[in-house]
Amino acid sequence: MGNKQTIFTPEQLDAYQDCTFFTRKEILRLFYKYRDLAPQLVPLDYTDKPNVTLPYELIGSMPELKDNPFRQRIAEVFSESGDGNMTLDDFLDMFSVLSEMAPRDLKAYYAFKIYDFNNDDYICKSDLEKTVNKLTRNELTPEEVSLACEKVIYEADLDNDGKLSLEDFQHMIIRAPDFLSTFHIRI
Ligand SMILES: [Ca+2]
Ligand SMILES: [Ca+2]
Repeated sequence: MGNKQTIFTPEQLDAYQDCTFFTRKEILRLFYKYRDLAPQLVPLDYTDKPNVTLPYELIGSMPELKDNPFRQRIAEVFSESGDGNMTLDDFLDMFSVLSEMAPRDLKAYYAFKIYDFNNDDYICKSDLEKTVNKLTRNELTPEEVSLACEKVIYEADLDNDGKLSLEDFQHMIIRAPDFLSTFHIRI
C-alpha cells in the first residue's frame, strides 16, 4: 500500500524531468529498460543514488541501437567516462537527445561530437570518411568516399581551414540533413 513509486524520490524525478525531454512516465519506462539489461546489477531503489555502470556490450546490443552504425560512438559520447559504459544518468541523457522531442540544434551538437572520432573538436577529412562509410554502410568505393568528403568540406568549410568546426557543421546539415538521420530513436 502506498508504495507505488519507490524507485526515485520526487526530487530526483523532478530533476530528471528538468534535464531531459521526458515525462515522469517515460523516465520510469527508461529506468526499466536500463534495469532489464542487467537486473542483477541495477537495484530497484535509486533513492540513495547507487553507483552502477552498465558495460557498453549491453548498451550497444539494445534493439534501439544494435543496427545503428554509430552505436559505439554514441555510447562513448554520452558516457561520462568516455568508454561507452553507462550510468543511468548517461543513459537518460542519450535517449533524451536521440528522442523526437530534442531540438535539431541539440542533435546537431551531439552529431558533431559523434562524428569527431578523434575528439579534437573538428571534423577533418578522415573523420568525415569514417562518417560517410558508416552512413552508407560501406557501399561506396574508397574513391567515391574520398570525393564525397572533399565535396562536403569544399562546400561547408566556411573559414577555409580544411576542416569543419561546429559552426561549419551546423551550416552544412541545413543542406545535408542525412547527417542527422541516424540520431532519431523512438522510445
Ligand atoms: Ca576530429
Ligand atoms: Ca573550417
